[in-house]
Order: sequence, then C-alpha cells, then structure tokens
Amino acid sequence: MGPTRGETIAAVATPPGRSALGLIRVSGPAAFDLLRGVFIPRGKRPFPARAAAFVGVLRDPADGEVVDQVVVTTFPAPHSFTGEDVAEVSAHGNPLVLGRVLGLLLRQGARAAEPGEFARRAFLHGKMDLLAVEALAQVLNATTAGQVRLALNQLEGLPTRRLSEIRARLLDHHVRLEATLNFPEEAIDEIDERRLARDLAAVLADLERFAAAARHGDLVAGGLRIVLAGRPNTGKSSLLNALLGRERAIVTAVPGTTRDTLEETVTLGDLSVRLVDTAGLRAPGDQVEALGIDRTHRALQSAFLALAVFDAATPLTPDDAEVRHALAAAGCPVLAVLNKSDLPARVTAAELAPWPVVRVSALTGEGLEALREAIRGEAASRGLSQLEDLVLLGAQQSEALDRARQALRRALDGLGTIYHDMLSVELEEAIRALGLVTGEDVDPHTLDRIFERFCIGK
Ligand SMILES: Nc1nc2c(ncn2[C@@H]2O[C@H](COP(=O)(O)OP(=O)(O)OP(=O)(O)O)[C@@H](O)[C@H]2O)c(=O)[nH]1
Ligand SMILES: [Mg+2]
Repeated sequence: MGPTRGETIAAVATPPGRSALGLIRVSGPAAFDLLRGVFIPRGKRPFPARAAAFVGVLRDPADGEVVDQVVVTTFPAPHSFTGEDVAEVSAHGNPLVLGRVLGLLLRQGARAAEPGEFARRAFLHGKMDLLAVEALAQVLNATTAGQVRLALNQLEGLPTRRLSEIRARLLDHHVRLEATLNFPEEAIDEIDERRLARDLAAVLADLERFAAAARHGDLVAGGLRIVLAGRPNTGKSSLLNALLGRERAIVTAVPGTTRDTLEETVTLGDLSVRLVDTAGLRAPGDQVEALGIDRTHRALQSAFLALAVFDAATPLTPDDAEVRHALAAAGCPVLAVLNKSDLPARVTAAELAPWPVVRVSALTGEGLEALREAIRGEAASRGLSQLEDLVLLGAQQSEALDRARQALRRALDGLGTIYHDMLSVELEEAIRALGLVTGEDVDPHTLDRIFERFCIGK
C-alpha cells in the first residue's frame, strides 16, 4: 500500500455557485475504472486513452438517467498533478448538477477528498516540495497581483533550489566530519577547522539572507500593517476613509471619537496594506478611552510603519508631544502626515524633524497620491519591491528554518572548543531542519497541519 492507501478520491474543485462550467477532480488508481462505469463517450475512441479529452454523458447505472453532458480529461500517472491517475470532469457549473456528478462518483467507489488532499498526494508522490505547496496556497489566496507574482515565482522552484544547494553544502561537511570520526585509521584528510569555519560562516550568511527573504515574503503575503496614530481630532479616521475610498470609520468634530482600533485592507500597487485606525493618544477621559489608547500602543508594536497624523491648522500641543514620545518608544519607522493642509498652516515640517513629512488633506484628497508614493517608497527601501527574490514559508517551515540557523550558529560558536562529534550533531540538526522546510524530511503530523489550510478540491 502506498502513502495514500490506494484510495481514489473525488471532489468538486470549483467554488460553490453558478458558472458556465464546474470541475470535479478524481485521483487514484481506480479513477479511470470508476468513470468507465458511468461515462459514455460520444466518439469511437476507447476510454480512457493517454492524456486526452473525451466528450460524452454521465449516466447513473441505478436508473439509467443522464446526470450531465461532460468533458472528461484524463491524466495517466505519473504525468498528473497528484502523480496518480487523474480524471477531470468538466460539468455544467450548477451546484445541483455538480452535487449529482460527485454523488455518482462516490457511489462508484470514490471517497470524498479531504481539504488539501490533492496537494498532499502531489507532495507525497514527489510532484511538489513543501515550498511549492506553500506557494500554491498563496496563489489561491492572493489578493494583489504582486502576491500572485511572488507565489508563481516560488512555484517555479527557485527558492527550493537555493535552499537545496545550501543543504547540499552542509551535507558535504557533515559527511566529511563523520568520515574522520568513524574511520580515523583510514588516510582521510584531517578537518581544517579554519576552512570549515569559513565555509560554515558562508552557509550561515546564505541562510540569514534566505530568512530575511522569508520575513519580507511574509510581509507581502500578509499585508503591511500601517498604523494611523496621533492625538484626538487630527483626522486619522478621515485619512483612513480617504485612503479606502469609502466612509468606513466614524468621523466627528468631537475629540475622542474613535475608541477602538479598526483594521481595513487596501491595495497599493503590488502591495496589500492593512490600515489600522486607532484611538487618539492623550490622557484618557474614561475607562473605555484608556482601553482604546492601550490598544493603540499595542498596534504600534507590530506595525510595519506608523503614520503620525498631525493637524496642520493648529499649533502643536502637549498631546502632540506625547504622540512623538509614544512613537519613539514603539520603535517602528514613522512617516509624519500633516493633515488639514486645506486650512492655513500653523505647523511647519521642520517642527516634525527628523521624520519625513507628507502634507495631505483628507477632506479634499490633496496629497494622498504623494502619501501612497511615500508608503511604496518605504516598502521598496526595506527590500519589498523585488518580489522575485522573496520567499513564502508556512509557520512550521519558518520554525524549522530558525532551528537550522540556531544549530549552525552553535556549531560555528563551538568550533575550536567543542568535540567534532558534537559539531557533527549540530550539522545534522541543521540539515534535518532544512529538510523540513523543503519537505525532504517531514513527519505526517506536520503534514496534517500544512495541508489542512487548503479547501476541498485543492
Ligand atoms: N478642514 C479639514 N478638516 C478635516 C480634515 N480631516 C479631518 N477633518 C475634520 O477633523 C475632525 C476630526 O476628524 P476625525 O477623522 O474624526 O479625527 P480623528 O483623528 O480620527 O479623531 P479621534 O477619533 O477623536 O482621535 C472632523 O471634524 C473632520 O471633518 C481635513 O483634511 N481638512
Ligand atoms: Mg478617529
């Protein structure tokens, strides 16, 4: 029995709802056999053949009724998505029809697929590594063209090749270490520790670059959190609405209108941005406001960027000074926004130094494009514009990458002081952890957690 227990699975692969066509996927050793029992091809060509498409009808053997006119496309193993025999049934895109087709195939002996089961089979049959699986999840979930581009690049396999090459270098060193440890009497060259240190440091540097690319990929995939902060009444909620293009947040002339953080997603070119409106920072008037302000501080801790919003029409107040203090303490990069630029100016950019300043009017829309450009510029300056160089990792994979870096660091730190067998253990740990990232070395439980995020039919 193979890793998939010989079962043939089936699922509707298109979303619920009406459309011209709907797709049912069948994968497993009996895929063609169970279709043979219900599918009547129109032409003379015998079904199934090599990879080919067949027009015909599906007929329910129980009552002889035609279930739908369909096109069945066959992909014989191993040249299919899952690596097994796969049949794709293109039926009419009505949930009623698709439900009947699926029911028919299940009665013929297929089992309903679990979420992510097709992708899991593709992985188990070596058609995809785990980095490609992660990329596939992102292609399906992407909301910006940039996210799609990043994911397709990873699907092509470049990050996998980068990591496999790093792992191969470590394996090489590990094998040589083991050889000198296990066969000391053979005339194997002694380990040159200086050279080993240099090589391992280079591997670690490459791994750090890979980890940075993964952190950036995570930011692009998840959306950049940009927090609007400022004292009450400077126009944070107005600015959120202006950037969103709709009246999402409540705006009033009463300071302290926003009591809780509020998050909305906008697309800025290739980037997905999660804008967070917050309660104005000041000495709180009541308990609700105090809780809201507490949330503002917390939002700032995980921000990619803070937009410090000031009212250009009012001289800076002690509350504004508090805002500057809070932002400096939060430690995230800051872009100062001088809002209400439609009114006579009472604050200069110099007063907000050293922060870069953008003048806008949330009321008239003036300066908003410059603000968007400044945000894009900030992202680019932090390495987020070269999407082709970024990497997408799932939570388990990031953890494994961290473990690999730690083991390698321990090995490097210990070189010269620890025994070679300890060194070998650390290298082995790093190699095993890197294997988890690509999927060369991964346990079934971790696989469950990776694939459960997919929907049925994927
Ligand atoms: N003239 C002018 N008025 C603005 C502008 N932006 C906001 N306002 C006004 O400023 C007042 C406060 O706006 P809000 O968006 O509620 O300000 P806020 O910073 O969210 O305030 P809190 O939620 O209390 O912290 C409202 O009366 C807005 O109409 C602007 O660009 N120009
Ligand atoms: Mg507000």
